Order: sequence, then structure tokens, then C-alpha cells
Amino acid sequence: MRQGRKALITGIAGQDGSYLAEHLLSMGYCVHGIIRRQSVAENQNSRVWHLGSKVTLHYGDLLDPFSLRRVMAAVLPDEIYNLASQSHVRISFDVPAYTIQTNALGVFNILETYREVCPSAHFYQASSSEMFGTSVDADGRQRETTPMHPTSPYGCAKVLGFNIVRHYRAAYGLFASNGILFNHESRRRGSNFVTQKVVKSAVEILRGVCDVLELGNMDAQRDWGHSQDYVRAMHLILNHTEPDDFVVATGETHSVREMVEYVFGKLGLNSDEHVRQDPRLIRPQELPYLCGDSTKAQEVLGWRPQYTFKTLLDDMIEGERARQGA
Ligand code: F7E
Repeated sequence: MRQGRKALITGIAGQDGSYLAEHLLSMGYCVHGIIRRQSVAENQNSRVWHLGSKVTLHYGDLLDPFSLRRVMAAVLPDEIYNLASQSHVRISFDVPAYTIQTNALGVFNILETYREVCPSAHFYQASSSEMFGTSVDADGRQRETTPMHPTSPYGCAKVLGFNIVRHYRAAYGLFASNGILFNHESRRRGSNFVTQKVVKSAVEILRGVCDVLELGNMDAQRDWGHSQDYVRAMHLILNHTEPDDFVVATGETHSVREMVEYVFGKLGLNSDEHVRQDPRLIRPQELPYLCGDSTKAQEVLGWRPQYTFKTLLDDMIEGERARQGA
């Protein structure tokens, strides 16, 4: 138990932030989170609404250093989890400047604030497998030592954020670590990411309220894990004896097409009758293949994923059927 330890989570309203908040609360942490103002107030905290007064929410923004300083000074956290970002890779081609500001300059803003206000805290940065881009080791895996050749504004910004964290660790002796997380999903995943888009549409087709699902690159291969497994890794990374960088992945890869066939098959549907490719959904540069090697996290931290590709999708299908009453 970590009774009384204080954690501050940026991006607490997101998929990972909400599961991490639950995980930390279960260990006795006092949990604070930063949320961004949105015009639809319900969207600001819908994923943490059920936690009520167990979490303390603060308005703030990675691009507003004044807000970061105010929250950090008020909370004086023992652990900081920087999960906030513009997290959609395809949208990063539409809003590259905003993505680079949030995902790179934003990391710098929070690191500087942390260094000045509470430098003895431990700091976690949500780095991403998107940083590897087209780079794959000879054995078909990406790991901590794999060179980074990103293929999107999102990936480029995340590489800068990753490197700033390493630089601050070396230059100022901060306990600042990166988790290099491969794709991770759940029933709380936003519906414009491919797994949730497929699950949501397939259930709608089952209910007869829609007939066609349009997708982009169905040959892309991804290493998909479950967000609840991955937030456990975040906490282990931050409570390791020394700051370091860790890949978090399942080590299994599947194409978007395989994922579609599994989801439709599970619902007794034939994907060939409903799924079309829409060339407008193809990205200016595609990232064709990701498959992580998390040996280091498994050996050093004792982390193991509990969900498989199939049990992850089963969980998402069950959640969506309940949501749609199907
Ligand atoms: O796409 C293909 C798409 O948007 C997965 C983020 O969490 O993981 C995520 O980034 C694949 C890509 O995730 C559609 O081209 C086909 O190859 O679910 P996604 P992502 O881009 O891999 C990384 C690790 C992060 O860090 C990110 O924050 O699926 N795909 N058709 C499609 N993708 C979407 N979204 N929509 C389609 O219609």
C-alpha cells in the first residue's frame, strides 16, 4: 500500500488516466488530475465521473506553464504521470503545430515546472511505439535500443518529448522515466481509434442501424494490449529503484484486417459484406508494422500482460454490446 502518497496525473480524463487513477486509488494513493476545459462540460470528466470525490481535479493545460506551476505547487506530488497529449496520429497530420506544441513543448513545460517546484518527485512520460516508425530490428521486434524513424508529426513530437526527459534525467539528476507503450485499448478507448471504431460499427451493424464500415489501411500490423495492463506498468516504472526507459508491449502483432475479421466473426457477421476501404482514411505516411519486445520490463519490473489480443477484443465487444443494449 502507498497510503498518503500523492500522485498527479495529466490527462486523467483519458483512457489511461482514468484506469491509472483507479489503480493508484486501490493502492491508497491520494490522486489529483489535470483536465482541460472543453465546451461540452460532460466530456471533460466522463471517464472519471464515477470516481467522484475520490480524485481531485484541477483545470490546467500543458501549454499554460502558469497553470502547471499553480497545480504543482498546490499538490506537491510524490509522483507525476504525464499522460496528456494530442494522442491521435492521423489527426496530427491535420494539426501538426498544435501536436508538436502539446506533445513536445508541453513535456518541456511540465519538466521545467517539476524541476523547480518538486524535484524530488518521480516523473513518468507517456512515450510511444509510434516513435519507432519504420525502424525494426532484424528479429522483427522494436525494443529500447531500436533506432527511431518516426512517420508522423505525432511520432516526431513524441521523440522530442522522450529525449527531453532523458536529457533532464542526465543533466539535473531527476527521477524521470519513459514508458514506451505500444498500442493499448479498452472499452474506454475513443471511437476514432481503429479497434473501438471497428467494435462500435460491428455492434451497430448487428443491430441493423448501420450497414457499412469504412476503414483506411487494413494491412497495417499493430501490437495491441489492454490499457489496464499498461497502467500497472506505468506505476512499476515509476517505483523502480532508478529512472530508466521501458518498452511495454505484448510481443504479438496482428493486422487491422485480422482484428476486423475476429470482431465481426465473434458477432456472427461476415466482414466482407460490410467493410470497405476509403482512400481518404489512408495517412500521408503509413506506419506499416509494430511488434514490441518487453523483455526488459518483464525481467526488471516483473510486469506481465494479463490480456491477450482475443480477450482484449472480447472485453471491448462486451462493453459495447452493453452500451448499445445489443
Ligand atoms: O490506428 C489503421 C491506421 O488510430 C491503428 C495511439 O494510441 O497507438 C495509437 O496510434 C492502425 C493504423 O492507432 C483506420 O492506419 C485503418 O495503422 O488505432 P489507431 P495508432 O495510429 O497506431 C500509438 C502507440 C500511440 O501512441 C497513439 O497515441 O489502424 N487504420 N483504418 C485506421 N485507424 C483509424 N484510427 N481509423 C481507421 O478508420
